[in-house]
Amino acid sequence: RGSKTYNLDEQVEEEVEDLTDLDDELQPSLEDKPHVPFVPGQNLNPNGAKRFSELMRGRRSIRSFSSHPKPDLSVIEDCIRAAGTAPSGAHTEPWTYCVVQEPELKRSIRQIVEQEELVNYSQRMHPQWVTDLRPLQTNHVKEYLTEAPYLILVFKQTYGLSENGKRRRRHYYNEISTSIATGILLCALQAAGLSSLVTTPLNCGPALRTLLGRPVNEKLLILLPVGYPKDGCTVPDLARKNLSNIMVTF
Ligand code: IYR
Repeated sequence: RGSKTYNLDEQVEEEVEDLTDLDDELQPSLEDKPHVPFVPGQNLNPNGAKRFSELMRGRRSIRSFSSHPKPDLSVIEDCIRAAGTAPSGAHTEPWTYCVVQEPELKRSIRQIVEQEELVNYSQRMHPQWVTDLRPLQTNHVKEYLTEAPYLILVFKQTYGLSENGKRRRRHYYNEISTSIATGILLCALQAAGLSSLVTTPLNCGPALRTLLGRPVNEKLLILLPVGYPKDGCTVPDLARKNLSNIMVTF
């Protein structure tokens, strides 16, 4: 199989490398079933977008979580259900959300991340990066990894398996699809009154994947502590760009 045939973008190239043992027999990733009529959602609330943007305006990344009260798992489930409605390449739904609540497991995750972050901050990161991060007041110590009642580890599935487990299936745009789904998760968490922090632990993916016993086709994309802010929690004094700075009309 010449990689040139599939060389549409970098991701495809990566997939070709990953999928060298794919069968040559071609199979559609969706079953070849007739289409069904689309029933559009009724817009009962003409101010929906305005209210939604106001809801989202209140979202902030926080780094200080309280362990109590612990939100119900059913709320987290609803949020992940919402994330699961995201569009994905060829409807492959290439995501796995691992929800961690066990204190012992959170301690192990914290140990892995802090060990790597110490190296990141002291050696790996460019001095300009460390300087750019100074306003966020971060360092390698990650209390939120044991304090937050939930850690959601978001894995992108770089490929999938057919129903009988015998064939690998290409997961197109798995990183973009999983990122979009996680954006929807952030919105749902906000709607549920929960706070979170998007983190991308550098170099920790394989160790965390192994810790959770996840398969090798899954790669860690985002680690999201979720919960309520601790009393006295502060956030950087940031402003957001105005509409005129992010939207261009033609
Ligand atoms: N991952 C590190 C550093 C870090 C990087 C960026 I870009 C941030 O916006 C915040 C932190 C950490 O979590 O400390």
